[in-house]
Amino acid sequence: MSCTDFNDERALEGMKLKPERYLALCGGVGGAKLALGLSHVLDPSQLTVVVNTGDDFEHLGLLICPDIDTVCYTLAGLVDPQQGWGRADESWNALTEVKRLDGETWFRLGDKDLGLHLLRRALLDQGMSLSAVTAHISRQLGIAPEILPMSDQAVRTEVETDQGKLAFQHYFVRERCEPRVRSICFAGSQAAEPAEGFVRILQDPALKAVIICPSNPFLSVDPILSLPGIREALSDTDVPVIAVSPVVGGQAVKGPTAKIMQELGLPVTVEAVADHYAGMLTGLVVDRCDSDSVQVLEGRLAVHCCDTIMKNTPDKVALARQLLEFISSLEDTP
Ligand code: FO1
Repeated sequence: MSCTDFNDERALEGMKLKPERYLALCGGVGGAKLALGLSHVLDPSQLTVVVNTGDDFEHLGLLICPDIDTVCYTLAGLVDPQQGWGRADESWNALTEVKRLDGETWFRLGDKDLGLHLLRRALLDQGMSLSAVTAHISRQLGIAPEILPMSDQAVRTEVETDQGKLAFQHYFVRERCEPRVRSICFAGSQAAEPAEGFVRILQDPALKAVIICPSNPFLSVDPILSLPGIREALSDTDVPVIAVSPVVGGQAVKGPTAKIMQELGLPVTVEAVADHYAGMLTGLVVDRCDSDSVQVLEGRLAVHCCDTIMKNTPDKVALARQLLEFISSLEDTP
């Protein structure tokens, strides 16, 4: 006999009212591109993007949050399309003045970008959390999906190199990723807590999948995973955890991922990306040119091959669609 009891009815009603939600873990440029694709194919209420803040630093009295800003500018359609970070149609009057006054100009903040930074500083100084400030800024920029910093407390990525320990942006921008990396650590992560909204979505019964964007696993995703409880939550969750490989055909799509993997003694392969996320991943999306990896990884996790290079908006939307179809197909797998 089949019967529907009151609780089941309520559950069904709840599912109708609460659409399936997706959590994207995201770093800078590569992650922001996929987040944009996802924002085109999902209802805004379905998408939460949790962003790395290990790259953040204090500079010229301001709090710089490069990955949050890259995600916000990308989703708002304001990002500089060549760089993938900062604002399009930017001017540099303030920075020119800083240079004239013999200030530090190795980290390039444009005039429009500085406007955002001044407001962020002011709101933080009024006592708002970074989550609240980010929500305010993204709302004002017309962004509908939820954008969250990984934590409201400071976590700072530090890179141990052959030239000593470097703060992240000193390694990445000032030294142009040239020093050889020996190890990477996330200062403050053990004392920090994941942002409230991050914990909430991980516990939300409407959560359908966690997506690890094609961001640098070592510099952009690991800071998020280093927060207390996050690795465990992703290992224990009942929903699929799917990564999109930032390694394509033995090379990094962008940035120093391949160089860092070599310096850490790792092969630059999608298998090494899968190994890096071992214990957490249900599936991996790899580029068509890495189709050989399907056989190698078979039995360990589900692998989906498609075009993963995102040069324009249709590419980003197409990858997001492929990803969501892959996630749905996992439900049908016994
Ligand atoms: N990257 C650079 O290579 N040089 C810069 O001068 C620079 C300035 C900058 C300013 C604001 C911002 O939001 C990002 C900026 N980035 C710059 C990018 C940033 O350093 C990196 O892309 C991320 O931290 C890595 O994801």
